[in-house]
Amino acid sequence: MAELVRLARQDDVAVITIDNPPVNALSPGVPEGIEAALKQAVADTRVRAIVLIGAGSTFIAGADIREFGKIVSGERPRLTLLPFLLTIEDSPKPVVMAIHGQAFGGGLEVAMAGHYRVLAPKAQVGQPEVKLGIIPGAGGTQRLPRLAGVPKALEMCAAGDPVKAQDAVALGIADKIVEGDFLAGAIAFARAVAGKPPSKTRERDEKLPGVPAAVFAAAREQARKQARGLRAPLAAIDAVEAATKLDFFAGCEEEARLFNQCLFSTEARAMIHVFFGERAVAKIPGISKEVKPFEIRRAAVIGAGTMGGGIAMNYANAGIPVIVKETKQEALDRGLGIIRGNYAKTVAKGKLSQAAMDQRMALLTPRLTYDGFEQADIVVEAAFENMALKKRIFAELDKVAKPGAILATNTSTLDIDEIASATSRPTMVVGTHFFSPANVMKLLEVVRGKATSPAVIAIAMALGKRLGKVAVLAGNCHGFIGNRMVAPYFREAQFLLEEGASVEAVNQSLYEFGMAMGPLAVDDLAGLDIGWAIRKERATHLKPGVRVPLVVDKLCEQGRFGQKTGRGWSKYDENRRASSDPEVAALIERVSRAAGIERREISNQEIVDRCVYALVNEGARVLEDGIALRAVDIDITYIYGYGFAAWRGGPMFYADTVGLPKVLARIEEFEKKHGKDLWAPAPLLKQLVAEGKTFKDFDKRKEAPG
Ligand code: 3H9
Repeated sequence: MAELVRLARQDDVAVITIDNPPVNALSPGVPEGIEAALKQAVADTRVRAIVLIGAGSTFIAGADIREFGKIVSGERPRLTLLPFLLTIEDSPKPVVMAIHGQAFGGGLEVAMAGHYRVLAPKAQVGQPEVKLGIIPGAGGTQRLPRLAGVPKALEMCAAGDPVKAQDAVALGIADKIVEGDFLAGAIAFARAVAGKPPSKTRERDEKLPGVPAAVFAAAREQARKQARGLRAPLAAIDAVEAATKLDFFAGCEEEARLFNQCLFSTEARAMIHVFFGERAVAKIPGISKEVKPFEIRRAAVIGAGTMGGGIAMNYANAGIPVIVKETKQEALDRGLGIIRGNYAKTVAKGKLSQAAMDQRMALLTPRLTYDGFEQADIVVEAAFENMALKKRIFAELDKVAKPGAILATNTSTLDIDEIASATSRPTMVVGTHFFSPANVMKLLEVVRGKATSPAVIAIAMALGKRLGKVAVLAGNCHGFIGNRMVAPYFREAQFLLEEGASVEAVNQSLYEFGMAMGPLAVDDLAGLDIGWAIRKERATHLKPGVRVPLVVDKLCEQGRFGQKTGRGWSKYDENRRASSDPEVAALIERVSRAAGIERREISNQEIVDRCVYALVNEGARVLEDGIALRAVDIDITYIYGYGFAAWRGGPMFYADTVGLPKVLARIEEFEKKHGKDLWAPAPLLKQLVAEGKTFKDFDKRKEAPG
């Protein structure tokens, strides 16, 4: 028997323990080990019942996701766990699945093949496969509706969200919650059911009949809305529906067909890339061993505006007391009012209790002075995007913050080193760039200055996780990773308007490509005045003779700042619904004709290529410059901070899927037409193409230097 699985006996109960750290995934050897142990236990006449349990922190987190790439490339045969699960289900002695931590994906599928399931109070069960672009592939879509009923199985398989222990018992997925010593409780349960004839989940058909067709139609509609562009949730619904129409074995065959269709899709490759990417970005080469991060116990935020308020909420949500400072009482009252309103909305939706809201509000201390700042472990400056102002604040913070406190700035573009130069402790200065709305968006860009100490970086990255964010480390340059790349993306969106595309065509093409919103809609939401202020500050950085967008400043001069003024690139009604504005169309045409720009028909594909390849080309430069550690850091930044579709895998992964030679050829076309200042291909892109490599290969080289 493989060491991954152990068999022991406690009198008349056999205990099979899976020990495959970190999460007991069903890696090669694990199913075989369980099966061998099971057969041994069945053959042992002293054994009357069997308990299957996971060592460490969890039961089974599913199939080994690392193996999927090998299956797709043909390096490993396709997974067929079905015979293994039938062996469990056909055991003549009852098999009790003892679940602590998670039974996810293949883990829940194994559990459902057992005859009973007992749960630790904090256990969770779920079929999260759709989050990887696939569907349950080991009978999950056939056994779950038999236990939980069809509507709940549809929801769990199509949305992928986990279910808590209490709910799992109420739904019929599990039999009992075991308090106290978990293994002892599971063994006692097994002893109590020993001798009873085991009932097989696959034979329990009572919850299957009579589901109206409307239930499936509603599930499909919901999936199309909530998981726009994704195939897997629809495939999961098809597979659950098959359970209601076919016998168990035919249903499993249909599930396997759909599973393989999904597994071999670009969508699955992209989403698996994102799964590992989310974890990879937390790994900073050369930092982990040498530093001793301390815990953030108290925080302070400067500014109670949109960003400051949202940032303060993040700290309060994580249970960290936080001072919120403003310069005027009115601004402070307004800021705290907005925070209270945000929480109240969550309470009204039933997603937060009133008591939890009160607790969070109590963690916020409004201030007009620096009183209490001497106790903060971190101070986050979230003032207006202006260098002189930020330097003045940092000089003040240098005086009031305790030695050893982290001084963080929420700047979205400005030079961290220059900000740090206003203090006597540049090693303690770091960027923590939140994305708006800061209490919602999952990305945190941690920006390292040239002096930022490794410990400060490690603390900021760990803090990101504690605040429920995905933290990505960026180097210091104008705009860091995200905003540096977004500048050419927005630039191209505006050039396309000047060349003949409509505002609606630009927005719609990129929305259909998979962006959460079109670029001009984003501009209108963020406020055109923000970019206007930045452009004024950076006017001296413009290279003479290089084309710049001409229309946006004219809109700003007319007071069209986007949604907040009801007019921007589009018109907005009182419900903030957009409609096209003929005045803007006329203005664009006038301005472009006056500038002698040729206007023409522009295809949706050109819109996507121009905007997305502008991201990719700048992304390659960001990599070359070492601003992002790996291509995957860029992908995660764009998925969690800029609404890039996860099923596209992020801009750099997308470029890999298109094929870098094709991407380069298109960029060279744009270079010919629009000039090298705007479109010279990034040297790294050219180099990868010359070597026949991808951005993924570039990352692998970084993981294993030499
Ligand atoms: C499936 O089951 C298909 C089936 O229907 C059958 C088909 C035939 N495999 O998240 P963490 C690694 S599909 C391989 O940081 P946490 C992870 O990469 C699968 N590795 O910890 C990380 O590695 P590293 C369906 C896995 O405590 C380490 O474990 N199941 C897997 O915050 C720790 O992970 C899922 O989608 C895996 N299955 O959260 C569940 N899972 O340290 C996916 C994790 O090198 N997993 N790793 O970076 C999870 O949701 C979370 O990992 C879990 C723990 C909640 C379990």
